[in-house]
Amino acid sequence: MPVSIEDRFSFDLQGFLLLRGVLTADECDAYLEELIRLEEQDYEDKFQEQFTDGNLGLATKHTVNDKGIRLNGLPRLSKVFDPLIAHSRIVPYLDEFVGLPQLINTWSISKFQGATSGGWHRGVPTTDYSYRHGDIRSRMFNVVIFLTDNGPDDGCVVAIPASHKSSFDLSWREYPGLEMPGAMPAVGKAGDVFMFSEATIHNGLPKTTEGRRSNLYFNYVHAHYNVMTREPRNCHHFYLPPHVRERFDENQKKMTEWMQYVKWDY
Ligand SMILES: O=C(O)CCC(=O)C(=O)O
Repeated sequence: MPVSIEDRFSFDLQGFLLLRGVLTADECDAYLEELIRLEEQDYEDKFQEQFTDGNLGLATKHTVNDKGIRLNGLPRLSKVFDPLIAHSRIVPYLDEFVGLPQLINTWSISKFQGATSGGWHRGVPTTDYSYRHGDIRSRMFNVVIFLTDNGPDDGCVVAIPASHKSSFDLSWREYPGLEMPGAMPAVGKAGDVFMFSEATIHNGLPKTTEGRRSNLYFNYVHAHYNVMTREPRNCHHFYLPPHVRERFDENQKKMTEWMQYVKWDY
């Protein structure tokens, strides 16, 4: 289904959109079950041995926000998440808002009670968002899949509407969480999807409630953007070796086509 003019208007205006009910409750449960299994494991991360200057890049599994777990490079860890790579509800938005979308990093963040706020950030500068000749173009675009409810106190993502076009920045560290002017929590139910231009300033709120908040993050770029030179220490998590892509269907292969042109030996 094509993206509606209302969704185009809202996305261009705010820098983000929330799609309701992309996944069923059963799908969320199945993804969650696999995520928990992966979170309970440890990972060797042999690729880090090549970095001898102390900067190891991101480990496959690491702690975030004091009481949170992040996993990087999901398709390397499991085939269960493959249907999310080129999901039929999401692809029309990727085509419309990115142009030539390619999947780069994927990660998960599970937060538990006591998890603290993150830091305000954006993945790309505002010059990496444009509207020209009728085309919206986001050079980097994040798709956040809620596997559990994301209420305002569950450690949900928070974003500043229209900050993908902001003309000047504040000193972000001085404005924790909702003290940031204009900050809007991205609340939703399990199965909803929050998608945003990475030029949008965003963060994660503290989790004060019981239970877990688990989201998956599928990050896409325009095909002309070279992510390997952008983050040389994290190539391992972006790169999907041939044996991983072999199991993909045609749409998933197309969304990861750039892997045919890069080489990474780990
Ligand atoms: O879910 C969160 O806490 C925020 C995640 C975030 O900002 C990010 O992964 O870039």
